[in-house]
Amino acid sequence: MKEIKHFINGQYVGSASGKLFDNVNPANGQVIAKVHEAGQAEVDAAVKAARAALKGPWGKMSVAERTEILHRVADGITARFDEFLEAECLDTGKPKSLASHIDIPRGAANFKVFADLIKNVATEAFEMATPDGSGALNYSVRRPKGVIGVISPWNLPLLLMTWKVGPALACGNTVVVKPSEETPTTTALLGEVMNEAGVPPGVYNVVHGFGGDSAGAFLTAHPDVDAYTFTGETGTGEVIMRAAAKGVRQVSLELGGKNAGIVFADCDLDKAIEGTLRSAFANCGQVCLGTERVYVERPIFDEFVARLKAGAEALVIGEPNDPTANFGPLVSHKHREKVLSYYQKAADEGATVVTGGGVPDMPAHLAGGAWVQPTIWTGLPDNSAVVTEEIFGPCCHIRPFDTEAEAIELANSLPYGLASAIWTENTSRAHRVAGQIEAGIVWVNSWFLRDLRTAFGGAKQSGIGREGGVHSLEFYTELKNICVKL
Ligand code: NAD
Ligand code: 6OD
Repeated sequence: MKEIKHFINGQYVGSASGKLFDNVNPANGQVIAKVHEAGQAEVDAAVKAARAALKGPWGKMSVAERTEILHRVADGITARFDEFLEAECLDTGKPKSLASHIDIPRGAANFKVFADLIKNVATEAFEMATPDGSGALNYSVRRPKGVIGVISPWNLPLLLMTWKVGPALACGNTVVVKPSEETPTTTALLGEVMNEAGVPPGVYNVVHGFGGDSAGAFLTAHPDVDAYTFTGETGTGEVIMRAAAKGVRQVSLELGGKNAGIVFADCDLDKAIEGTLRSAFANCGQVCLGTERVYVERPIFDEFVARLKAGAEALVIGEPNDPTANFGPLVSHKHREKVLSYYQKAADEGATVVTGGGVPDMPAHLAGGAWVQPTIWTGLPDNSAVVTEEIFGPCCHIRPFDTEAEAIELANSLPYGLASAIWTENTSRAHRVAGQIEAGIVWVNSWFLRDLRTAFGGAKQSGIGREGGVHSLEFYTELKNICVKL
């Protein structure tokens, strides 16, 4: 059985405690590897290595050399594309057709984009008058923030982890990464690529384990970590924020959502159906930006529901290697229990089940997998659990609306504010509504269309701070003003 070890100071090491946990393939329920669980000793060693690398070669390296190395990291991911793809799909069960277009290419792009960006970052300078007439010059310099604790989730493991590690390293920081216990493999594999690319030992460190009372908690309590960047549930974000408060460490939090799609009667219905299908069911609904609440203007409500149902029923459920499959399992049986509990709540709350609502029949070799049906409901009250709580599964509730103001009010009615998608061919309306939606990201006639230079993050309880482009560089650097009396 394969073992997945920590990556500390450029080497793979096991846990001193000998504690291992199972890595399970969610498509069939089989154990694919044993993962070392980090204790305090491994987290201490990783942070120590990261600190030493910061003071040593990485901290002293020119931006040109550093960015060249990061380009080699990106090229290394691309060169080992099939290995990363296989590992990601085994850990998550997601279709290879999806991961080969999104997860793995973005893993590489996240290094290139930020390496290129850091080469052209401007700072500021101000001349000032002084009473003695000699004047003074203020100028600012950017310095790495230090050792960054990176805690990442399981839904887009390589993409979301490198979305943080790419800019952190580009800015000259060193990192200790704690990937999700569900999906440790690509984060571990990246260690090999780092070594091959010439990243000095200690710059990229990985410790495996769980959240509370395990690697996650040891990392967030560690006094020698300078800042934390986290993607995951809002509740976990609150816990991490509390831990980071000790020592006044900064946090960047990309958290949960309960995103609204608003479909106006003047939309291009083909586009709206295609986009809503993707936003509700891609990655088996396990995308933080996904649409779980769909509001449709009444004149097209029945047609929209019928066409979305047809689209959901046309999804091809299958394992990652099935080239026809575009719908995989959930990440784990634990997550399936959560999603199925909402399927039950919907039934209890009196929903009309338009399609799905249960577990699909799968062939014998996949019967042990964490499968659920793509599910659509109508008819639930606005305050029902299914409509107000993040499910993070392949499901959505569709509700009619009559006026633009009502749609905006419904979209803004929850404490989350991550993303929203508006479907309309009326440009004035698109701008007007987008401006009033309380979310960090609003798409008009599209969904998950990404330019990595743009600000990414959530409003309200969906997060703190923005990542992407110069916004990542803001978080991963400390801006220092130097005032020189002339
Ligand atoms: P999670 O919060 O359960 O876990 C995320 C990571 O935090 C894991 O590595 C986990 O081990 C770790 N963790 C858990 N408890 C911890 C603790 N007490 N201390 C330190 N670390 C701890 O989230 P998940 O289930 O892995 O991911 C799904 C959630 O992530 C959903 O809520 C989804 O909306 C959110 N998400 C948000 C974004 C975004 O960009 N806003 C992106 C992807 C996922
Ligand atoms: O595209 C990205 O950069 C990003 N952070 C996507 C997040 C998806 C959430 O599941």
